[in-house]
Amino acid sequence: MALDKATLLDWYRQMVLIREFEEACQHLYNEKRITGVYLHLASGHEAIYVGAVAAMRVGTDHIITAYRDHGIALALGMDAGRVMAEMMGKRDGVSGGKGGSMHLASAEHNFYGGYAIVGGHLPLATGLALACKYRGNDQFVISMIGDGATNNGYFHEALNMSGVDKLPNIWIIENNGYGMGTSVEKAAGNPILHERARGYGIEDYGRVDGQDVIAMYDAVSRAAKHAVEHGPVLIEAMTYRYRGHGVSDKQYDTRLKAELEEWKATKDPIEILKRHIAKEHGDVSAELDAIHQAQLKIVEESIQFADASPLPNTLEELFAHVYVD
Ligand SMILES: Cc1ncc(C[n+]2csc(CCOP(=O)(O)OP(=O)(O)O)c2C)c(N)n1
Ligand SMILES: [Mg+2]
Repeated sequence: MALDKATLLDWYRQMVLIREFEEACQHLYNEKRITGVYLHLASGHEAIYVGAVAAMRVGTDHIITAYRDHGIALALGMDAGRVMAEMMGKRDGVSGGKGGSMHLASAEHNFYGGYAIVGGHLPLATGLALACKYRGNDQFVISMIGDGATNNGYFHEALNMSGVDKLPNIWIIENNGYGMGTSVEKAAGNPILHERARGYGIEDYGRVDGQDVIAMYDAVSRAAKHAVEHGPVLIEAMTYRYRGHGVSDKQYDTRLKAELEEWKATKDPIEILKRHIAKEHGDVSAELDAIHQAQLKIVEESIQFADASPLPNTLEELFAHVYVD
């Protein structure tokens, strides 16, 4: 797929922003400036988010995910300072500081969150797509699904309904090989997860290289057309997470360490894109460097913004947003 240099550089920018933002989050967590038990980083998954979001019309089409949500927020173009303020539980956070890392959301971007219960958001994705069909518009719904989430009831019910009503859902399994510490092979009777599509009358797009932003963009663009015209599509995006399940999970056994090093060395999504850009457009290292520096500055400024924001600590804020006014 031929893409212009500006597009590729922009995808590089987004992926570096996500990577650096999350690296900063890890440091902030270690310093107890981001608190709580959970912080699920997605380093290694960046190409999935950037490629998928590039294939949607931000603010028109819809997107929803589970708790590994920072990358999507940033790929959608949500303000890094407000995302960081949410991570720190501050008033200027995208969810008023009351959601935190797992509950990023933005009505303006049609980003519905950020859910902690594994698979719990999948029926919501079906409902969003039902609304699109009911309204007769040309919008579609992207929903991320962890490989682990494919084994609970929500997955079955949500995908089945989507198949029955031929809803405009794009179901993307982020297959990073593990649900917490349990491998896909140990959790799924059939570990080839995309094959589930057939059971629900959903179009099976097979496995896509989740480390290749162009492959993701290409698959999701085709899926978008199919979803609106004919009904749901399932994509199994193959990826790997560089860190533990969450910040509380730091341990890798020796086997996993070797696996991790191999993914980092040979299949890093940012490096793959860099190699592609070099092949198509020659030596652009100075431009890439400038982009990288600019993202580091954005992350630094996001931390300053979040630090300066107050805590949501008034009685009114405690009771606000509990019910719709
Ligand atoms: C219904 C439910 N069961 C168990 C948990 C605990 N839990 C949180 S994340 C997780 C693993 C999910 O793995 P996967 O869907 O592959 O997503 P990943 O973390 O790899 O992105 C589990 C079991 C939960 N949050 N909700
Ligand atoms: Mg997983």
